This record gives sequence, structure tokens and C-alpha cells, in this order.
Amino acid sequence: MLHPTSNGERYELTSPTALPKAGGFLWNQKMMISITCRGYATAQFMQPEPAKYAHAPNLEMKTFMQPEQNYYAHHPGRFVYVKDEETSELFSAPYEPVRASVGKYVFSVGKSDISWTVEHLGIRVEMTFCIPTHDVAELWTIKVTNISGKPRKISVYPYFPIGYKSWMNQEAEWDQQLGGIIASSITPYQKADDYPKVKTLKDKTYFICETPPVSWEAQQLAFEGEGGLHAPSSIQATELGKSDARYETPTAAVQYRESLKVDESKEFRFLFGPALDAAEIQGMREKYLSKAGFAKAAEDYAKYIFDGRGCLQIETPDKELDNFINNWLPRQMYYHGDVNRLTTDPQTRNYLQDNMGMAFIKPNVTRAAILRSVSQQEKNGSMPDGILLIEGAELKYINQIPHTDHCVWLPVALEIYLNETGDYAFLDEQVKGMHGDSYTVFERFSRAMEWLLSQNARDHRGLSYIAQGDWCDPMNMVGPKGVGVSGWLTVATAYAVNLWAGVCEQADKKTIADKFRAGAKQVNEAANKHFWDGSWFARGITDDGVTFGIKSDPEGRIWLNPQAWSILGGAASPDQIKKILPEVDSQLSTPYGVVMFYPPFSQMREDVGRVTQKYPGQGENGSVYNHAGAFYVWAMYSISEPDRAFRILRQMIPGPDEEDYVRRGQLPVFIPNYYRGGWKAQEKKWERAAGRSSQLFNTGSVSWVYRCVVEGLCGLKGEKDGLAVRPQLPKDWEGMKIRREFRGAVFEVEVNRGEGKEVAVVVDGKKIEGNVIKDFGKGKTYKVEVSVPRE
Ligand code: CEZ
Repeated sequence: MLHPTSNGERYELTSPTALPKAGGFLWNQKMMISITCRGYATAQFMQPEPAKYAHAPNLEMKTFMQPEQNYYAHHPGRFVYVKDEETSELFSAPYEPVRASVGKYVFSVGKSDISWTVEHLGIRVEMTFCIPTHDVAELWTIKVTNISGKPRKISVYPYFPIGYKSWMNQEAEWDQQLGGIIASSITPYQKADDYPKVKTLKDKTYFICETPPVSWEAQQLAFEGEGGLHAPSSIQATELGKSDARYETPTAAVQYRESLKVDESKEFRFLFGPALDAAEIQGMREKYLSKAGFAKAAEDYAKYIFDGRGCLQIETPDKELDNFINNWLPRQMYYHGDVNRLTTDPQTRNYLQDNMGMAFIKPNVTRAAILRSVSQQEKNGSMPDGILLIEGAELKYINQIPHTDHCVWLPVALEIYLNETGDYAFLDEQVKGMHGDSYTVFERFSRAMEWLLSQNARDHRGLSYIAQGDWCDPMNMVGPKGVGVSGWLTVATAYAVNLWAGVCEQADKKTIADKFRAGAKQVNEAANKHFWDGSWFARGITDDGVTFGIKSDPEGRIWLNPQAWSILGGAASPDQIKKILPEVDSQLSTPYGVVMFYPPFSQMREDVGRVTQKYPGQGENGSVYNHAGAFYVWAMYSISEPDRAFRILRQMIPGPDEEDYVRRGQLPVFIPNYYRGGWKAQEKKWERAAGRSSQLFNTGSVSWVYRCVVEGLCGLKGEKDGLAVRPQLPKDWEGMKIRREFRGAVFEVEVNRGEGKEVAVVVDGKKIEGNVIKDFGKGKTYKVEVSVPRE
């Protein structure tokens, strides 16, 4: 049903019904398209704010990308109907809208293209598409082949619904000159002040054809007629009706009538996308709409994707893991780092973590993102809720809700950047701020850490205020009065400040380092005094002084983040860790990963907030929220718990057995933001969906998971003056092979179990002192043999 091909370069799914929402996605810096195996698609482009060119039949509210929600017959999609002209039988590829049970079906997700092969009624349909690297458009090839062994007469109808574009003004018609259907509209607006912006929006959607069709249809209602999408009336007729859309819902359907000899094929090419005007469409046509234009675009785009391949190749006893880590995880990380989830004002924490992953791909991008972030630092040292990426961008939506954790992510991202590059000179760079101040990077980081430790951020007990949210942004009612505090943010403050102290030490700023170490210690003492609940750390204390995330709570009793970060930040002593780990094992572990807290909330807790209103086991309400899981995995590697770490890391990837794929409903080509929780929760009814993927590939998890693999599992972690080697294999592995690119050199590493008590490292036949490889040069390849103790 599901298998990798071409060395893991592609994943193939051979049923359109087993994992109906499974899909793949392509992106460039201007657009993103996510498409399911059945043909439903969600595409967005930037102009400069995210916009759509294919719509639902109703105007959608603008929000972040939705998880899990169902597709419906009129959801935007890319489809091809095929009609047998002799028998009038009909089917559609890839599967929707006709839903005929086709003979052969293959949905094939590649890194830089997505394709389908569907066979039915003796006709093979091959659909494939990719996107250009720098323009917004979809490049579709549709090929039909007669495999029936006898001559055939068929009609082929690509059908690309355009949907409801605007209540102010919309129309669509065939354009002879451009060679396709052009839908025009005016983005609705109210304020006259908005007119200058609106008038430059790409309000046209075009579907243009390389080969002129015999007929076409530009009006959705006329296309469907009384037959509906399963058997559109205009397809039942000999020719499509050539209706235009005059303030009616536009669509794009065209017809090719073909006589195919035995084994004969016909291939058609189309461009689908948004444009400002006819000239732009004509330009796109000339640039792309030909066999050579498509081939060139595919080659360029494949190269763009290849540039994001990451710094690691592994060969372990777990082939499916290798495939995911070598092929797909860096790709997803690259997507995050290169396009920032297609927004002009990413949440500060997302921006920093998404860019932190780029340290493994293009460290200069991480560097620039840190610079951009600190240049937007507030005058008091705190960080804003979102980072503005372009001139004229505004803080919108969730970025208008005050969150208090943003400074924490600065040293987290910096650590990875410095590990990968050793670029400590970066700290001396002078950064002019958008509020008129000017400090070095070093000073800005110190100011951010000072702010976290200051009375602006902490109460009289030394606990960190939460305002209307921390990392968990729907936790909006713990501290709106300015009194409530966050258990996670308190221990995370200690982690951040300690990380920064570590950097100060490396930068030979001992006095400053000591000051921050002392600050972190004090934070940890306060955390212990007020949050330690006997076996784990509490999640917070509300505006009214109620501590929550504790033993006596019937719901939301134990939360993962305070445990992970108290381990990372030093609040948890070895004795406390001994108590925490079994509690996480017994209360939070499920076959699909660790849940973010347990039990999920079944009703609103007004002193905690919106998170408790989410559906139990969904999103932040006690799902397997992979971002939180990834923090915990990193915490486990940081205390040498390789088995706990690996178990949870492995559970983030769907498969490899069929039952698991079906339950998760997702291809192993990305990590979703969550899998449903509800496993063994208070209500049996939530368990049915436990493990189900959100299908949402926007997640802060990926850079953490990659660093867990690189620095934890493989144990190849950059340090100021070299590459530290300390693999942490799960206990049943005898060894693994790794190819690691690091600061311009390549290390071919073979790890094996040895009899010694310490890690032993041999580089090009010579055993080194300790476990840090220091002498190496750019452009060189080194053979490294590592022996790791059995226990
Ligand atoms: O958004 C993410 C945020 O982008 O939720 C994380 C947070 O750390 C990220 O910065 C945990 O709360 O508004 C909501 O309720 C949404 O659920 C968002 O919180 C959530 C969505 O996954 C957006 O993709």
C-alpha cells in the first residue's frame, strides 16, 4: 500500500481510500501548495500577504493553515475526467470527483514534484506537477495512454475549479489569445485607503493550455449542471458548453477529443496560477508553457530542493528512519527556514526556531535571522511577539496577543548556529535597532537575558509572568491580570540564561558568565520552591494564586514542557529527574509519542484559558504535540537517556507497519504538528482517533528533531574548536554509519559497540585524545571510527 522508491527519493501510495487525507507539498519563496492523494489542493501565494488563486465556494476567513479538517466535493483541487466516447463511461483522476474504483492507482510524492498514475477502462492517466523556483504557478503535465489493446475514442477534461473569488466583481471566460481560461476579480475591500493596495493584487486566475482544446467551460454551475460533480452535465454532452462566468462562480475545464491507437499516448501541458494582467500571463506562457520550458523549470526546482539537503546521511538498523532523516526531514526543515511559513510577521519564537534549523543547511540564513530579530528588540531588552520581514508588514492575528517567552529562543537558536559554525565573531557585530538604539549582538543578547531576569518579567518570588501566553499560546487566561506565572517559562528562563552564560564563557567573558549563572541558579531555586510537586514540576500559578499541573488536578495534571525544560535548564536535580522520568513514562507515553499533558481538559478552565476549550486530544489540549515531544527528546539526550530519547523520536514518524500508517493517515514525508492524544484518557470515546495526524506540516518540531539526530543520536556536535563525538545509540543497536558535513569538511563515521568504558575516536587510523576532532580542513574527507561502550 505504501513504499519508498528510488532510494527513498519518492514515496508511493497505491490506494486512494486507505489514507484519504495523505498528501505532499511543494513550495518556493513565493508560494506553497499542499495536495492530497485524491486531488484536493490548498495553495497560497504571497503578494506580499498570503492569498489564494483557487478558492472554496464560500469566502474563507484568513487564519493559519487548518489541521485535519475534511475536504468536500467543492474543495479546490486538480482533476482530470476521462470519458469513453463509445460507451459514455466516465472516471476521474487522481480519484475525485467521480470516485470510481480504479484498477491501478499510484500517488507518488517526490521531493520536487508530485505525480499520479491511474488506470481505468483501459486508459492510463499520468498527472504530474511541479512549481517554478521563483515564480508563482503550477506546471501540470497530463498524459493519457491507450493500454486497452484496441483503438479507442476518448475525451479528456482537465478540471481546475477556481471557486468564489469575490463578492464585488468576478468573471471568467475563454481567452483565445492567451490560450486558456482567465478568471478576473477584485479583492473585496471597504476602506478607500485600501484601494492603492488592492489595485496591484494579482486578482486574475489563469488556466492556460499548450494545446488548444476542442471546447471549454468557464462557469462552475454550467459545468456541473444537474449531473453534479460525479457526472457533470456538460461532460455528458458531446462538447463542453463554452459558458462564460458573468459574476457567476468561475471554473476552468477544457476538453480534448482523441482517437488513440493501441498503446498510443497524448501529452498535454497546462499552467495554473495568479496574475495581475494579461501581459503577465503572456509572459508566463512564453517562459514556461512548452516541453522545454517545463523541463527547465523542473530541473531548476529540483536543484533548489537539493540545496536544502542538510548535513547528514545515516545508515542504521532502521531503514525507514534512515529514509526519513536522509531525505525528508531536512526538506521540511528547509521549507521552514526558507519561507517562514509564508507569513510577513512570523511569531518570534517560530521565526527563531525555523531559522535555527537552517544552521544545518545554510548557516548564513540563521545568522541573518538572528540579526534581524535582535534589530527589532524593544528598548527595554524584551523581544516583540512577531518579527516583521518586509517593509510595511504589521503584527497581526496571534501577534497581537502579549506573550512573554520570546527572549528565550534567542540563545536556543544561537547555540545551534555557533555549534555549526564556530562563528563567535558574530557576537561583536553592531546592530542598529528599529527603535533607534545600537548595540552589538553580544550586548543585545545580554540585554534580552537581563530582561528575562528582571522585575519586568518576574514576580516577587522570582517566577516568570505569563501574561496571555507563553510557548503554549492558547494558554491565554492564566495571567491576563499581570499576576499569573508560568512554570515552564520559569525553568526555560534558567535554560536560556544558562545557555547564554555558556556562550559568554566561550567568548572569554567570565565575569558576565558568572553573573548569568548566578541569575539562572536563583531562578531554579524559585522554581523548586514554588513548582516542585513531589514528583514533577507544575505548569503555573494563575492570577488568583492557584497552582496547576499538579497531582490533585483531575485534568491537566502533568505537563511535559516543565519537565523537559527543568531537566535542560538545571532546575531538576538528578534525584528529581529519577522521579520525573517514570511519571512521564506512565502518564504521558502513548504508542504515538508523548502527549503534551494528561489528562486532556474536557471543559473550559477559565483560569487557564482557550487551550482547555480545544477538542480533547487535539492541538494543545493533550495531543502528541510533536514540538513539545522534541524538547523532551533533546532533554533525554542531554542526560544520556538514549532509549527514552529514541523511542519518542521514532514515534514522531509514521510507520513502518501498515497498521500504524492507517492510524496516522499520513505519508512518512513530514512530521505533523500533532498526532491526536486521547489514548487511555478519561473518556474511552477519544481513543478511537488517537494517533491520527493533523496533516499540518508547519511545526517548530523539525529543527529540534534534526538537532536531536545530529547532536544526540549521532552525537556529532559542533563545539567552538571542533566536532565533539559521542553517539548515543539505542541499546539494541550494534552500530551505525554516518556521513556528516561540518564546517566544510566531510566526516565518514562508523560507530560500533566496543568493550571500553569511554567513547574512543580514531581519525584516519589515528586515535585522538578525548572525543573532540580539532584538526581538520575545509574540502577534506575524514574516516572516523568510533567505539561506544555497551552500557
Ligand atoms: O500555533 C503554534 C504556534 O505557532 O502553537 C505552538 C506555539 O509554540 C507556536 O508558536 C504551541 O502553542 O492559536 C492557536 O490556538 C493555534 O493552535 C496555535 O497555537 C498553533 C497552531 O498550530 C498554528 O499552526
